[in-house]
Amino acid sequence: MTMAQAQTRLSRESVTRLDPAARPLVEPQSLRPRILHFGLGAFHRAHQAVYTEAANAACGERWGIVDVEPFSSRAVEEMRAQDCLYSVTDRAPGDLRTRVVGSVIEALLLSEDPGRVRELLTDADLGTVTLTVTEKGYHRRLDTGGLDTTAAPIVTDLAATASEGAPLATVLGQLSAGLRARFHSTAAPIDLISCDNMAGNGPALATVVRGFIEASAWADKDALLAWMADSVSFPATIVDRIVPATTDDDRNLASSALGLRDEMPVLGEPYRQWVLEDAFVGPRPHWDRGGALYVPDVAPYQLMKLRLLNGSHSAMAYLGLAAGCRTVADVLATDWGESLVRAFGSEVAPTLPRAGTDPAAYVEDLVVRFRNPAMHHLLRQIGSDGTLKLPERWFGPLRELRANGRPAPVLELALAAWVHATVPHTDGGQRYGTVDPASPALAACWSGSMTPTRRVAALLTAAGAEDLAAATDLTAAIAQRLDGVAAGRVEL
Ligand code: CS2
Repeated sequence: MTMAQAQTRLSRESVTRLDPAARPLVEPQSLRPRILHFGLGAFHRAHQAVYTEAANAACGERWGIVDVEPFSSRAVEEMRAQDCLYSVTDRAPGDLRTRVVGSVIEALLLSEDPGRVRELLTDADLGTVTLTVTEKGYHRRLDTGGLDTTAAPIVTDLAATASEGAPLATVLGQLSAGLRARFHSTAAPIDLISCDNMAGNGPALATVVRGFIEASAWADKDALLAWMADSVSFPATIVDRIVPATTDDDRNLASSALGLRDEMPVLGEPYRQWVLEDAFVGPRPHWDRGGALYVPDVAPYQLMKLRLLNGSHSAMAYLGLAAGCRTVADVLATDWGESLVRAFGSEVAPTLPRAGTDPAAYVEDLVVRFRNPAMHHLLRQIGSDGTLKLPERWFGPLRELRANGRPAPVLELALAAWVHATVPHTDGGQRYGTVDPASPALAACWSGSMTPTRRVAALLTAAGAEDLAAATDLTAAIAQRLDGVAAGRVEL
């Protein structure tokens, strides 16, 4: 008998057998659906769901989360099989703590439950929508940041708006249709919160939702947009917790820690941070009582996190993969890993707002977080979707450094490693197993003969950075580093 068969499944019934310290902080039965969340990934369950539970426990509120998953029917089935309970393990070095979180009360599949999604969005008691759908879920144009109305799923959904009641398949489509239904029913104010890693994620979400409505065939769209101007807010946020994708080993580890079979555990670092722009029009959840921070302007926090944490993550991913490492902790164990994080931080620091945390101190904290040997954060996971991540993480600071006449050797080296990693693999992916929605365009840059400098320019263009592609000093500097990177050398 395997361990999976031997163990009772985690559920509302079986959870009562656990030690009180491992049980949900608040009875899930007592919660009401007040938050609709899109994206049932590990990050959401280890972050917003944990804050919501802590907030409920701290102030006696009853905010329950309904999760809507756009893609994985397996995740929805497994959550339902566990009454939406799952465990979170805090992975401090040498000290693993596992407990069950109980703030998710319902799990829906976007394609199967549009009626329930619509019903919840019209419910005046539902005050907040949150999203972790990754950069891909926003269908933004790389050049303007507006909605890409030529993206195939958006084209289909926009066409469907011509027939009343036709099903919509994308998160943006269902969200827009839900807002329209709300406008015609309760018209209660509501807040839509992007929890994805994008600078200005609030305005980014506002732009694509409004863009969808503007491009729709709905006859009442002007009235809907006018109502939204006062009744729908898009607060910006920064979210932070390192949560690698869950593996089978993690499932076994969490299940044996609980003594109950958990198919949906999440394992993350003990650190977590959530900063939200205090710009709500609906009822504001008491996430601050769970440790979140409401501030008038999130920009300083956002740039610090995106450029230093996510920026150095991506640099470690591509340079580490080329040097034969698998995880972030592997990189930190090399003789160049810590120097890379520090050199990256010093280079990018002049592009950060002066207010707020000292970048050098932030970088030292990062070194400790990245070094955590209890985390197995795959470089392949971080290196995926590069064409969507790099504009947020590297291109902005690179442009600013160049505009101020400052050198950017670490970013150039990191870009060389990204270029090297984009070589197509025969299995349709990329050289080191990373994936990218733009991989056909990237692969095309590797067919035919071209000078290395021209190839770098072509790849930068495919990533939407035509201005950087046109900077011949930059493309030459990147091309010059390619041989060293290919030989696995990290020459800082
Ligand atoms: C990572 C992030 O996968 C990635 O691209 O850089 O998921 C990172 O771990 C989180 O943003 C940390 O808060």
